[in-house]
Amino acid sequence: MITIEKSSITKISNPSKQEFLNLWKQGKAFVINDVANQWNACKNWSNSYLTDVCGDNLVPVEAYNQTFFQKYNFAAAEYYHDRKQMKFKDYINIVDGNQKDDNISYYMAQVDFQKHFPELVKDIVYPEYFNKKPKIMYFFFGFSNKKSTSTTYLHFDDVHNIFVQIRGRKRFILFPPSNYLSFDPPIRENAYSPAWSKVDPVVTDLKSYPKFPWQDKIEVVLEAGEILYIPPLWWHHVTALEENISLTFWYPPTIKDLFVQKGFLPTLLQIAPYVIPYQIRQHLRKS
Ligand SMILES: O=C(O)CCC(=O)C(=O)O
Repeated sequence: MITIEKSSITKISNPSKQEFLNLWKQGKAFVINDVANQWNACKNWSNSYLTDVCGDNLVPVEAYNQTFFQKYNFAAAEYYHDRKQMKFKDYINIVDGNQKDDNISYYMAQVDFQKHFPELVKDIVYPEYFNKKPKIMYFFFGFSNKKSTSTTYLHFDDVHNIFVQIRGRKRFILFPPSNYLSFDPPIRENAYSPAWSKVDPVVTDLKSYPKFPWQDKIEVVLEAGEILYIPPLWWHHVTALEENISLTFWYPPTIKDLFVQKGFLPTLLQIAPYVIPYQIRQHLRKS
């Protein structure tokens, strides 16, 4: 019998750039305190402030079948409606529990922050750890109520992710990259990205997934004002513990990072034979 212990995560307070890079080189996730809590975003972004400043902005919101967030299913495509365009104040109304019952679960996830909320950009400070501006910043506004709990299922991205919790709390379940196939990615199901896992990491299920690296699980509750650094290719599953807002800053890795950040190159070489054919297929489909 394997006992699953929740591994702990390094926390650092207001690191200098050098202190950040020293930790970053180790190729592990870590939490940064005492930086974002100084931003006006963390101080001011109440629902009434957001409604006043940008409530009429049109924003795209993810829309899923009602059961998507209740029953684990990595195959989002089957549950997915097109993103709905709505006024931001109407989405805030949904967050406040005033959704008309239309059998859809909404989650405002991965919205281009600068494009949709230009009025709010002044309230944040670009994290300067990487000597360049992020390629993109995303805005997330999730919630948890009887109807729905905003969740992003287990997957990885190929970027350095500076994940900033502005309001409320989120629970992260993280796994360092290890044997790629043990995560049971949908590599035979051509329609789905091989960056997803079919495994629900919330419920330890050794019987169905004996090869899954349950023992590597790292659980982190990210509080308002905290930053989580997620290295490229780290698996993550994210759940709203309550109404919350997050911003993410994505930095694509450079060639140099492949050699400097511990573990990055070997993992990339391991997943490349599975991920590259998928990317080529996607590219051909689009062209
Ligand atoms: O916060 C979320 O729901 C998902 C965030 C995520 O997956 C990411 O930033 O890569």
